[in-house]
Amino acid sequence: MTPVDRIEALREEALSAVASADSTSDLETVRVRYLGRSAELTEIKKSIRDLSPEERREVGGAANRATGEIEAALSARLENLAAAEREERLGSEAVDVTLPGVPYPKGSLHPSLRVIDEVVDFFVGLGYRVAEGPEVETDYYNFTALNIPPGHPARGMQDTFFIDEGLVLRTHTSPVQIRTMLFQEPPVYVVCPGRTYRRDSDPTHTPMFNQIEGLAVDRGLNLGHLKGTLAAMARHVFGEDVSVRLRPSYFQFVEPGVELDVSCFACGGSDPNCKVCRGAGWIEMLGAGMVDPAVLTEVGYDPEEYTGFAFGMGPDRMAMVKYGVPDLRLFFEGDLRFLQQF
Ligand code: 2NM
Repeated sequence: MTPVDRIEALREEALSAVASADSTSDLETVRVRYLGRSAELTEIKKSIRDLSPEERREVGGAANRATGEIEAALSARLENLAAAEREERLGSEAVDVTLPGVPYPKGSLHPSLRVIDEVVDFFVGLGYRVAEGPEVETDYYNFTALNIPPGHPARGMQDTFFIDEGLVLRTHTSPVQIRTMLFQEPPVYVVCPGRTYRRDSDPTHTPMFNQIEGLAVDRGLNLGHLKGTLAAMARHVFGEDVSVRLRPSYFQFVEPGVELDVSCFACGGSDPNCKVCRGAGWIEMLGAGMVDPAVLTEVGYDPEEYTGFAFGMGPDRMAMVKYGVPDLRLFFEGDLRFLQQF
C-alpha cells in the first residue's frame, strides 16, 4: 500500500469514527487516536522529510488534506455533541420553581423562657442590668451572707442539695445579688434570672426550677418604690388591667418582708368558679422586701446611707398560671407535643 493510499484509508477510518462517536469524551479519544502525537498519520508526516521532493509534495499534500478534513469533522461533531449534552444537562438539572418548598422545622420558646424574657425585658427597660452567677455556690454566698448563719434553722427549710463540704446547689439566685454588691458600689439595679435547686418533687415542685430575683439599692428607696416597680412589672406580664396587693411575710434577708398578689387576669375577681384563681380573685406571685441592714453591712454598704428592696419570683409558676398548665413537671420533660403548644 502506498503512503497516499494509507493516508486515504486512515482518513476514511477517522471520519467514520468521528461520525459514530456519541459523546464529547468519545470524540476526544478519536482525536488522540488519529491526530495525536503518536497517531499513525502523525508518524507519516514526520517521515515525509526522508522522501524525495516529488513524493514529499504528493504525500505531504495528502496528509495535510486528510488532517484538515479530520479536524473539520471533529470540530463540527464536537459542536453537535456539546450542544446535545448541554441540552440534556439542562433538562435533567431543571428546577421546578413552582414545587412547594421543603418544610423547615420550627422550634418554639419554652413557656418559662417566655415569662423570663418578659420580666427581664421589663427591668432592662427600667435601666436594670442582668447578672448571672454559678449554680454550684458556696455555703457563704447561698446562706451566710444572706443573714442565714451556720446552724440557723432557715437552712433546714430550704431542702438543699449538698455537693461537698461548704458547697451547695444554689437554692435561690440571691447569691448573685450578693456577688453584685460585693463587686460594685451603690446605686445597684440588677435582675438575676437563673436555674435554682431544691429537694422537692410533686405536681407543683421540681428539683430544678427557674428563679428571677432583683435588687435595687440606692439612696432613699422605700416600700413604695418596691410596690410601684412590681405593680408595673405585673401589668407588663399579665396585662394592663391587673392590680397588686402586698401582704406581710417573712424572709430572713429582708425587713419588712412582703408577698405580692396580682389580681386575677382571667376573671378580675368576679368569677367564684374561675379556673385561674379558683375564686380567690388574687394570685400569689412573688416574695419581696426591704433588704435587711445586716445584709447591706455584710457586703460593705452603709445602711444609714443606702436602703434597698429585693424581690424573688418563680417564672415557671408564673407560666403555669399564665398558660393554664396544671403540672410543673411537664415543663422539664422536653416532650415536643407539650412544647409545640406554645
Ligand atoms: C426573695 C424575697 C425577698 C432577696 C433579697 C436579696 C438580697 F440579696 F438582696 F438580700 N436577694 N433576694 C429576696 C428578698 C428574695 O425571694 C422570694
